[in-house]
Amino acid sequence: MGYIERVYDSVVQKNGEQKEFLQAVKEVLDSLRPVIEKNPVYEQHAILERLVEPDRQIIFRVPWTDDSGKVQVNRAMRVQFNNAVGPYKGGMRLHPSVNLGIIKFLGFEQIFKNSLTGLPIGGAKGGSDFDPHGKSDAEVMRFCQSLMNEMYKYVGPDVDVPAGDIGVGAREIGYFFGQYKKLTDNYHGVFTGKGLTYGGSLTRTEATGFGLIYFVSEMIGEKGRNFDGATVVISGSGNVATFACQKAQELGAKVVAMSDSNGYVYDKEGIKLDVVKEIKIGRRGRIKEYVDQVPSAEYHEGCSGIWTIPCDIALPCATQNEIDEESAKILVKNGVFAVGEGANMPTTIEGTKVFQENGVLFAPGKASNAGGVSVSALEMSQNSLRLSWTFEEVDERLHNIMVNIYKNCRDAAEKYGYKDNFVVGANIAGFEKVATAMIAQGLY
Ligand code: NDP
Ligand code: 2IT
Repeated sequence: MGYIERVYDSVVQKNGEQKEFLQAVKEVLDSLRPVIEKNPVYEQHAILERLVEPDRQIIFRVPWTDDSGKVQVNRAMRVQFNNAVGPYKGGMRLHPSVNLGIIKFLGFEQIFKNSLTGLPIGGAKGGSDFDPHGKSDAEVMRFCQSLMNEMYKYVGPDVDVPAGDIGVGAREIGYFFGQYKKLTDNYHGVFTGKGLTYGGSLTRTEATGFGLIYFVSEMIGEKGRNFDGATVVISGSGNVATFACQKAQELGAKVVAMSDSNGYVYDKEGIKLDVVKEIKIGRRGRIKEYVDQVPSAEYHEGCSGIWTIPCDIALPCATQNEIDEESAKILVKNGVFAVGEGANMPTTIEGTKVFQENGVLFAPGKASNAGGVSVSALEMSQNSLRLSWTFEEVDERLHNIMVNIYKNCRDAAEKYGYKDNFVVGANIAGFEKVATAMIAQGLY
């Protein structure tokens, strides 16, 4: 049995029930084959064995009181995966589905994503099975404060810098940050995605969605295509989806569908983003309310139907495993030209294969959604400098970073004989820097 198979087998033995983590590891290990086989040094240093085992996993109880006075208990965790190239960095997810396997998949992906940004940040992720939907601001605050009562021990501006993810936006970051400051008396840039009045960076809110469009523009630009006049389908209507839609529309695309975890809206005239923002950001409502204001649009229950809408470019921006083999086949049949992942691992391994075998340009999330964490790292820089850069300055840096990520993925894929396979390119380019740093720092 080869080195890659032995490592994967051992991951399965030890983590058999963590299916999302196994999926992420399998995808990365399979695409690293060309570089691993050419360079025995990685096996000599047990780089793969060390990469698939987090540096540490912290799991803790979060007790809080709801508005009726009842005590509630959630489970929270922070997985610090790898700090070879910089302090641990990655979001916190609040969603009822959160478990260790999901946080480990996200933390593992984050190692390579953060390496690809070219900025000095390692990989981590955290979260809790707390569901913010339907909770009052006071309940969310008490939960966030209680979570921080434990987590403050493990984070710090040069140790681990969390941020947002599903269910964590400006409100939650504010409560986390406030409690960290209360407990430590330190005004540290310990979170990114902070509000603009207390150390946040302009463009962080927009960064993941904008970055996705910058990456996809480069990828399709090399094939003589662009967003102008393209029909686009975007899943989700949260942070990433909203600003992907905004930038795609700015570039002339017609976005015809968006969704949430209950269903999707199809608006053949083109989605009115101000209506979506008012519903989802303005009052934390449901996407189905869109048809109350835009009667010409249609609402459909359920998530996977969104991929039956014909489009040139599909941007999955909600959650993992949204596009399976069947949805991928329908997209291909309907003539999709490019797929750009705004979410983390929204396409299954089988779905990805369908796209690649049919010549669809496919941008993997760890490259195409790296804009968010990139601007997080720029927020860290601004905090260290005690300075704030303008929107235009940060946006320009973001644009340059995404163009560089695209070029590095493209060149790494080509170097190993996998032209246009950006999955292989992203994994190899992300891996090489981390592995080199690990070897240089000796066994730890
Ligand atoms: P938000 O919480 O802002 O929005 C998430 C969106 O996806 C909502 O529309 C939500 O619907 C929907 N959604 C969430 N879970 C599910 C589910 N299980 N099934 C169907 N729909 C679901 O999160 P973000 O926009 O920040 O994150 C979206 C994706 O992008 C995630 O995969 C995240 O890891 C990734 N990402 C986020 C970054 C960031 O900077 N925020 C950076 C890089 C990647 P509803 O409103 O019903 O909950
Ligand atoms: O998945 C991700 O890259 C994020 N949720 C953003 C992480 C960050 O630290 O900004």
